[in-house]
Amino acid sequence: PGVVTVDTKPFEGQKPGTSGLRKKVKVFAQEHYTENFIQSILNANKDSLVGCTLVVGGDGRYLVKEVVDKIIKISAANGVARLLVGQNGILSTPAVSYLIRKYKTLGGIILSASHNPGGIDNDFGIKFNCANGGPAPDATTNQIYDITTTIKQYKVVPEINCDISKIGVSNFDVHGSKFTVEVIDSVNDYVAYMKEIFDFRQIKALIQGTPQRKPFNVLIDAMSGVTGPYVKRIFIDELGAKESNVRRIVPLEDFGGAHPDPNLTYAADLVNAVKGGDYDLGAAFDGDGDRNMIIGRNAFFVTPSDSLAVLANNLHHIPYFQRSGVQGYARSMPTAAAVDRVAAATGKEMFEVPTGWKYFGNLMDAGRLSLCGEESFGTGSDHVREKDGMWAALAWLSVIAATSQSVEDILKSHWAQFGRNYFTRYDYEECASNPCNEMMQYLEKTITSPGFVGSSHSSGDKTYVVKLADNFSYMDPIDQSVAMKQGLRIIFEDGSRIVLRLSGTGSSGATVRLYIDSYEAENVLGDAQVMLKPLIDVALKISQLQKYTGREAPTVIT
Ligand code: VG1
Ligand code: CO
Repeated sequence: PGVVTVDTKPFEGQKPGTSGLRKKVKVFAQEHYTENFIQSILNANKDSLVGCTLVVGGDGRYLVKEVVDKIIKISAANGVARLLVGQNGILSTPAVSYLIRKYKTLGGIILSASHNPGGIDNDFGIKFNCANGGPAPDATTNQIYDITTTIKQYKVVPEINCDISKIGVSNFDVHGSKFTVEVIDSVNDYVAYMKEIFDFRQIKALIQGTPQRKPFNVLIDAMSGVTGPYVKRIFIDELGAKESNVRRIVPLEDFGGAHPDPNLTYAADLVNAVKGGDYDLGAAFDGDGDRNMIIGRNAFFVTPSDSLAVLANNLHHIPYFQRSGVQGYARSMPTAAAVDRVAAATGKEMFEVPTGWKYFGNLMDAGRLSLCGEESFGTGSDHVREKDGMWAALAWLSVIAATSQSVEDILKSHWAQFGRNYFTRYDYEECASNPCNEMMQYLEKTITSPGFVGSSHSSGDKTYVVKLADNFSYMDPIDQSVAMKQGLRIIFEDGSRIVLRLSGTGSSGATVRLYIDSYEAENVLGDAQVMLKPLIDVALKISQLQKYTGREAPTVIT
């Protein structure tokens, strides 16, 4: 087969956001649009491209298979030697990260819009991960974007047709060079790795029960996303759970019409099932398998910020950390600071990075970070370079098996020991872009004006005095790269925080995220919405959010 060069023109707006390029399917379906972006990814790697191996897979949403086919044809034409492709294009995001590391490939291309809805009228996405298995850093995504603005041609080998529904190796001759497509089982390598990290015998005994202990009844919801086959293999085949312990484990191109985001709003089905049923733990994962939600008996909700802190305090129960030890911890800036208290108590390094998993990678590569998380239902460790929903569920089950405590008791004893960071996030999804940008400008100006630091803000019987206010910026301690304008934050004298930022993962309009974090040493059993009401009022007042967005209430409350 021969290489064909196709003339093309740049498309506007191919700038990767928090986690890759995400647009409506209709945008990706335009002639040359997807090809341009793939060619730009390859061009950004041009120095190491010839002879390299790449991993390719996605979350099973609409368009994944077609785009895998395009990647095969374009890679062949650009001198890539070998592709490792998940069967039917299926690979979870953490699995791609692992495969890149295990097979020491140049990187990987992930086809997913994560928690965004799928199907012909919804979202698609493409993300490039580097040789460490992590999302490409800003320098690389900026380079990819620059290339998209000047691209004139892309190359393809149109005659290469490869059946990705069958596991096996296909070799092609491209102008005398060998090009190989290896279709691999989507779950094998990843499952083997989880069995190294965790004690599956112990978790199995928990789930199946022993003569002394009744079975620990889980309900695991794959939300019709990519984790279905992983859930089936791990929970049913390996850990002996029953069919009734899992739900929505067949990946669907449109996620069954649902929004595959594991939170209290979009995973309400799971919450209700756990509330009404005889379950000890519920877990849900997002479309591409990197997010997790954990709830206990009667749907006792674990905020991701608390989940991170609890795991930090219990890593010694997990064989992987018994072997490798625990280095530092990290969280994204808007994430509540619960884990900071565990770090302080255990004498570990603690890092605060901007939103997005790409900011954790350097710290992990440098051996300074073992466990990190985000308030957006992301938890993970240095076992890969992505957040990992399945890993988080297995980590929780390990802690439960080792401590014989319920989810709720684990949280309550954690709060008794460390105090509690009450946290909530309000999302105002798909607002008009211009007024949201104006709001952010207005707010930045307000909070950076002289006199704002030191000013008092009251609601009810609470008064907060501003200690610090800025637009968060971060310098990576390893490579000294700087990320600016990562979110407006107001920090008060008592340590309470208000954070506002615009989402970088949406495909249309603007989504405003308002984060509230407030610490209580003693009063730890309150209702978060009640406890945080005064701070929320202050935040709405200072930002004039309701005026700018025209929204009385958020779309999602976490
Ligand atoms: C959101 C979350 C962020 C997460 C990102 C990717 O970004 O807030 O914490 O890393 O999604 O997660 P944003 O810019 O919309 O706030 V995933 O599961 O979509 O790859
Ligand atoms: Co995701």
